[in-house]
Amino acid sequence: MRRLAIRSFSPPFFSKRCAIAASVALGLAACSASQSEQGGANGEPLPTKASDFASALSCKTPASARVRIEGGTFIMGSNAVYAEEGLERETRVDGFWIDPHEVTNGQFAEFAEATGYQTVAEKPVDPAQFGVPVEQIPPFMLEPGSAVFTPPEHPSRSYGDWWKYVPGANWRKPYGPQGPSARPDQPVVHLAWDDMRTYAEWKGGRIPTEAEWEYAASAGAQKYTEQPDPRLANSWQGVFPVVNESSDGFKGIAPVGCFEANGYGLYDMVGNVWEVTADFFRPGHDPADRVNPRGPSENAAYDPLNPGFTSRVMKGGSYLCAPNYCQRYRPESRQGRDAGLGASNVGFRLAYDSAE
Ligand SMILES: [Ca+2]
Ligand SMILES: [Ca+2]
Repeated sequence: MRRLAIRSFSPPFFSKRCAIAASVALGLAACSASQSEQGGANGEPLPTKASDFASALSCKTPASARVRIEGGTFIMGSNAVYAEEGLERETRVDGFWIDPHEVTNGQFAEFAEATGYQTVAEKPVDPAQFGVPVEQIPPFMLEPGSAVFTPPEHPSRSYGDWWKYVPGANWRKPYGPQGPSARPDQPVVHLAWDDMRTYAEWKGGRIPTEAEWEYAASAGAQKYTEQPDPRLANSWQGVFPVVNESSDGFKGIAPVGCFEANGYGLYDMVGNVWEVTADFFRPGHDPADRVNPRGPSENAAYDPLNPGFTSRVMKGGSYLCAPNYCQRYRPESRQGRDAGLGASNVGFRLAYDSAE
């Protein structure tokens, strides 16, 4: 009931097929722009430019053995940067195990080959998702695809200038059908919540809670607000979205494990790709929820940047986070992630309740 009531206030194209990674759903204007580029007179395929953004460098993939995180207390959240990260409060987390790196394309390929699983981005789109007559839906929006970061040539603060819905983009072809194929050593992207959850079940793990993830990411270190040293995290150096100095060695996604591990031996908790957690999103933390918090109930969830749809919390920022935009290269950072659609800068890692 609640979802229907809120959705009725949403523009028709604020749909699951029009949601993006960085924070918000793409607006109608953004979708229209993508449509015209897809069907442009010169026939230039949209993903070609995005493929230029792919990193060519590689690193040695770290071991995949689960890492034990002993239970303890820490100060969860931050009062220093974005309001949605507050309030800081002492939080207790029981022990668990976690992957040392983001789930890779190679790992996801094992799952897909073993099960024949098709991700949401690979399947036909149900027109009913849009809530409007089918003839009002741009045809390209009904093709399987996902949201791809496409750097603009001019300065902009409009999400629609750098996020495009690209038919044919999925975890196998992260930049679209004309771009390079997924590299086994890079984190898997373009997954919806159901894709991640199904993989987790197959692997015998689960998606970590936000508290578990933040506890593991902070690893007992002091909180900070500055952009991490280029050796520590894959973020964006330069003025986003037009100047990508890539002084950390990577213009786009890096293979997992290229940057220094944190104090618990975990790689890329901050940066590279955002990591989806199990908690539903709403701005701010419940100050009373201090022992193994699991976030709000689904009914209490609310993502002001994705109204009408249930978002999960994603953590740690991505290679797109820059000092002038999205200062979320920190363990405390959090944004809502539409459960129904992936994006080219969002991945995940698994937690476990046993060592094997
Ligand atoms: Ca970078
Ligand atoms: Ca990450």
